[in-house]
Amino acid sequence: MESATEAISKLGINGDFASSVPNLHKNLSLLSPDQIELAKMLVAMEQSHLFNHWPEPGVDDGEKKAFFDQVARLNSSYPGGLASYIKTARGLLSDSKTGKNPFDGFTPSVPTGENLSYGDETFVKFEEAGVKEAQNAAFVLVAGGLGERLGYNGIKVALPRETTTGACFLQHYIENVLALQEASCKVTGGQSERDIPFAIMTSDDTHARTMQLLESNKYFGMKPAQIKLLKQEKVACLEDNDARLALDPQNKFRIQTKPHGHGDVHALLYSSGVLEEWQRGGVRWVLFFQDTNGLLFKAIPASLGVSATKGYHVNSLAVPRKAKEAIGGITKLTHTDGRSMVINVEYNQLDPLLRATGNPDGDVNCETGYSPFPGNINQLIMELGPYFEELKKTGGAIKEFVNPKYKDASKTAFKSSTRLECMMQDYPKTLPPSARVGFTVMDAWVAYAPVKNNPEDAAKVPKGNPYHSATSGEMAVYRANSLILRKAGVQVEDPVRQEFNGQEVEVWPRVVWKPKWGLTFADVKKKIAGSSSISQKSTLALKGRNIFIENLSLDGALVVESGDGAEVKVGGSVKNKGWAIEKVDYKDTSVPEEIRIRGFRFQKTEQLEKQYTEPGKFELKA
Ligand code: UGB
Repeated sequence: MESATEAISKLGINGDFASSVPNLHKNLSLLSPDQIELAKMLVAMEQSHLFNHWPEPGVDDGEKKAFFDQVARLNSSYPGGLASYIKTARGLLSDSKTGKNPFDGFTPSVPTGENLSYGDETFVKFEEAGVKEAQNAAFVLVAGGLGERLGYNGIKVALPRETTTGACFLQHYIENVLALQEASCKVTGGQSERDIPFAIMTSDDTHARTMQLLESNKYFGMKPAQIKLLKQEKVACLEDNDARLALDPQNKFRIQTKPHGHGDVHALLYSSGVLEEWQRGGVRWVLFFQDTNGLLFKAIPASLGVSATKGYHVNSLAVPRKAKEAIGGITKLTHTDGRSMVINVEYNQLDPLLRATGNPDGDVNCETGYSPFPGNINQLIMELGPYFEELKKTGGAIKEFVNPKYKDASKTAFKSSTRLECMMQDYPKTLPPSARVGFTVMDAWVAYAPVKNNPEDAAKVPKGNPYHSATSGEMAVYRANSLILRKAGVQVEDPVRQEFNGQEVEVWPRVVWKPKWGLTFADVKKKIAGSSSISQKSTLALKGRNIFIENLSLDGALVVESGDGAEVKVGGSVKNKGWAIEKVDYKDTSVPEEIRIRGFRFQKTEQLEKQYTEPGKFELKA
């Protein structure tokens, strides 16, 4: 039987580099010259453990070749290749192990930005300006994340934002962009409506199912050409402080991979040519947002108005943040050499930075009951011109970090494999001091209610901190809509506090409306007249544009659906048994996952439901 050494020398391959890796050495004859080069790189980067379990030639040869196909992909999709990835990882892992302060030399202070109060005169002015500007905007949804903390098996954008109508996050986002598109055209008296571009960053984990969700729902009313899916590549996982690449637990002939972080969106928009296309198409603003914040579009018109009015190159939307809340803090960092920047300091970095710069208590609330640093909710608005110019310089590369979950304080071993990540909100780090970087603060009740935590972890958040769960996400929609109707003059009964999956939340009347019914506060006010009231147990779903509430007294469930040509006046006393809330335990697998993770469902006992599909003026008077 010909030895491995004979086999490879016959092929003119010098296998000396693998002499210390016998299982690789004996399989070299299977590999192409390119694969041999990759094998050399892996051995040189001390990744020989990847071949420890490799059998004799003739066994699993297909898998061995597939392994190198994957290595080739990982090598080509990362600037500088895998060797550069491993080198960068070693540096960042050693800094993380030693607890090196990533902001060495910088002192944090509270920056100044635009503080908005929902519904007041200034807010309404900024909303008007934002709607006017919207036709020059493009939207970018980053939706490549696995959602490990949520533990939901589906893609997060397919989750119902609320279960009164069941509209999922992606439907809600698309309907908001379409409503903005139409409203912006109308207020500028535009002849032709410009299609607002909508890009979605996906990953291997979310791409196919996002596509399927769009196709099986006719793109939720958007023109298919208006939507672009950009898939981010994954990066290799690291199993220890020496940046040894981790093998895939499901297949030992594969390297485990995970998404590289939402920071990839900048390089992807640049390298795909989408930004250039948008610039040619006259786009002026690029709005970035995340996958499960069901309140976000209530804050977008005003924050876009702030960007346009203030001429911000970068405008981050922020909310008052509780200390220790898992969102970054918008911070002004001033270096001993005089440099300064307004930047997000991520939630795992803020406490060590504060302790290292003369704040012995670290990340704590101040007299307001909140952290002095506004909370970053990763809703970013870039002015396309300066943004594109900057990306021409950087290619969209964003400074990386590593956030290993250590087994214990010795930081010698990881709970699970980690990877290098980058964050989209770090874009301003490379900007010149002349760049106009600002932020807009709004109350969390109107702007921020993400769905990130599974029920168990949500129930464990520090008392008084938001749960960031499917329960709090849905209940926040009802609270925001109820408070907005109150501000518009409707008597909305107070909420009751109830517990679902161990989380105590305020349960307001279940009020929901289509984006085109109430895009801005001014829109809502136009649709409310006279004296109306809604009891706490009620459900109100407004699924149409021209539905006018006048002297309505609601104590039960009312669902009104209307076509664009129909004008419906709703009034009088609507009283019925309504839709009761029934508790569901998240462990009860007989209930669909997207329902049991929120801990409740509706018993639709009785409702008044009316549809007006024909054009015309109608009155629904009970
Ligand atoms: N995402 C991707 O598209 N690709 C990836 O590789 C990773 C994520 P997480 P995170 O909401 O308040 C951010 O995991 O990163 C998408 C900010 O950093 O939900 O822990 C993913 O699909 C933090 O400052 O959040 O924290 C999702 O849409 C704060 O703003 C989005 O990126 C926090 O969000 C965010 O991913 C927040």
